[in-house]
Amino acid sequence: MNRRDFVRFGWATVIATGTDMRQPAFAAPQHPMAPEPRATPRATPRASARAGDFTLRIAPMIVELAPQVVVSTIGYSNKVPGPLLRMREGQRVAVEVVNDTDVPEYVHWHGLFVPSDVDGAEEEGTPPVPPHGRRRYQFVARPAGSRWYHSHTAAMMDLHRGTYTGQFGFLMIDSANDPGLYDQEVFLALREWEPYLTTMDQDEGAMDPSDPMPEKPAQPDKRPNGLEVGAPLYSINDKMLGAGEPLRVQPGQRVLMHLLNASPSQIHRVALYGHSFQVIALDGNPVPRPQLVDVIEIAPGERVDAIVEMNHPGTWILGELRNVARQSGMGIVVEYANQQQRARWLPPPKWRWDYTIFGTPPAFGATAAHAPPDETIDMVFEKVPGGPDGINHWLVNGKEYPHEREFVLREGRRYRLVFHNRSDDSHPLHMHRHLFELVELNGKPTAGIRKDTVIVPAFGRAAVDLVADHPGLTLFHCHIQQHMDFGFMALFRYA
Ligand SMILES: [Cu+2]
Repeated sequence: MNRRDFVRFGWATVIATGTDMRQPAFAAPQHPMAPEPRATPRATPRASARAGDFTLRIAPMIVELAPQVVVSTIGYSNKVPGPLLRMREGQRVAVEVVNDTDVPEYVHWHGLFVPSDVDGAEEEGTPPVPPHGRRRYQFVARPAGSRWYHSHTAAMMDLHRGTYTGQFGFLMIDSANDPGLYDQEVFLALREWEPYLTTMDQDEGAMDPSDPMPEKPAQPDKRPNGLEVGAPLYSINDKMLGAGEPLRVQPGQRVLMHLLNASPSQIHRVALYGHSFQVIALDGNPVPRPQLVDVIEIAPGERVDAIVEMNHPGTWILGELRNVARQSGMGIVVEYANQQQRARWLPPPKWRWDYTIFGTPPAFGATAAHAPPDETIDMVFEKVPGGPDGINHWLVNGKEYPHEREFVLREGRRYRLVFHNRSDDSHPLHMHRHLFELVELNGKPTAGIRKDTVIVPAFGRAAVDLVADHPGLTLFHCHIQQHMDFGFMALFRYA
């Protein structure tokens, strides 16, 4: 058993047996710079001081995930998640980014309509924040909704760069017409820590054999799979399950949860026993039909806003469905007033995540809602198992990034992008600087669901409509860091 497994199973034992979670039964190696344990761990990141003017300092830091479980990483302003950047729609914003590391960095504003040279992607021509230097990002905050910011550097074989680090944070753009129909608002970022390369499939359970799999090839690929990125430690925000303050609620309260998957690698599914999530927005954009679900599935890069009505008093675990992830930290205790007791977990009833239930139903004209596009662009994604360095490489229309002239948009035209996933992994596909509307998923039509990141299931197919209304270089990629680093990107340009 290596150190990582020891850490994982040691802590898991503590949680599984329900002994006092603040007293782990083992001593994990402590970082020499470990600070005094903080008296009051934060469940929610704090808003920055002056509206419209923010500072982020990129620097090495340590995160105390649990007593004596301390990881060393790079973060924003010594917080994980970084400071909550909260702004009004249409507001002019300046973010001064100071880089106290030895490498160039990029801060990407995920889900915002910002120019290419501000977007925070090297491929689009954004200048870096130089090592031991600074750079001021200025933009107008739009569109309203749950956005986020994160590092956009390539990591390649270095699992201490890019989204493997603690460089991520919530960015909220408040709309003038938020009805505010909730009593509490919480920010919950799902994360893994201490990544390592492994031959184990990290996304088992993602493939549902009952899925239609329209892109499944007749002959399976027999080549051995390459190394993937695993992780021994999980958290919500900066705390492992049981190590932070519980989410304290009152019976009858409506709690608005802003869920973010800030993970570099894994799709997560979460549930809260005895409660349903009323999903009101996907990737920060209100859905046409809010629906109650027992389980939320959320991929790297995605956000889900959901209201939970607190109508089942007790002390419960809001956590990842997979035992290994939850017992290794991915969860938070939800505690009703005067209900201090051991937190309980019970798996949810049979579930199935389906974006289309939140869209306009076909009976009301989902198909009719979509006039034929001006142009259709087919994108075929394939895996080259176990390529150089034993890592899977990824092809977009037959080749790895870069794609110089393949994808050209004309301003004002509407494009239908058809994503053909010819691989046995699910991929969260992200388009920078634009929103798209989901038109079809595995043959099922829908309308009104606007996203910037969409999971295309293993051997699945999705179609999205995109209006080319934000001229400038636009990066498209899988939001799984390793896939993106090893070919799964494409650059769109405007004619
Ligand atoms: Cu991918």
